[in-house]
Amino acid sequence: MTSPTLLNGYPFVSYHPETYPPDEVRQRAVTFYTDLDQRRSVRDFSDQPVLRYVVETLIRTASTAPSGANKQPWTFCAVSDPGLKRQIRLEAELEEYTNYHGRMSDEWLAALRPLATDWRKPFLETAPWLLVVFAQATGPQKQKHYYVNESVGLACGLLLAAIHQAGLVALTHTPSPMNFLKNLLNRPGPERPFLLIPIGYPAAECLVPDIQRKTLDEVAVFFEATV
Ligand code: IYR
Repeated sequence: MTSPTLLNGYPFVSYHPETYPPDEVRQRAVTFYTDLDQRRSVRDFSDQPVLRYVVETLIRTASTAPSGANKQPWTFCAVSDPGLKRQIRLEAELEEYTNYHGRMSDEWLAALRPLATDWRKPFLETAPWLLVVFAQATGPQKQKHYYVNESVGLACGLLLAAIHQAGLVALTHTPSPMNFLKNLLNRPGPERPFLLIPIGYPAAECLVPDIQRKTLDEVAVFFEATV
């Protein structure tokens, strides 16, 4: 038997991910982009159920995200209990009512006008699942976690891609302040709510704002090797 490779005294294993010739890489990149470009944030949900197994698998995908020092500083609370969903809706709407009636600046309210959002959040009861993502400042034995926002943000990005790929829709909802979620879901001290993500099927009549993504030129700057 060959002995394992040790670096700094820790085991390393060989890694051979699938690779492809350049033409196929190009095609795969375009195909994935074309699919992900169809993803939209949705506020009109159907109440059609989604299997717990599907939600578990979406969470597993999110949890494959890279994280600072591999601490995986996230907890996903999956809520389908109607009583708890109602409580979450009521508390979110309480905060959002105050936000939309004085707590948000005029500039902020103007920025939201094209999205036609308001304090009402019926989707928090309609969607079959609410995923409440928590960020952990430390581990169970008070071990420090690193780059927590970046790590949990990455996990949420993968989660949204997985939801879309499965043929479901979601909203990245940020009721603010969102500490009520920590109390309702009994999360321990070092955890703070990060995002509230309703997941489900779109309603038969589902409207999304007719807004555009920035162009490549608007979002990218290249510093190329000269040939
Ligand atoms: N959290 C509020 C307001 C809101 C804020 C932003 I920035 C958005 O992109 C959308 C909404 C709400 O959920 O209505």
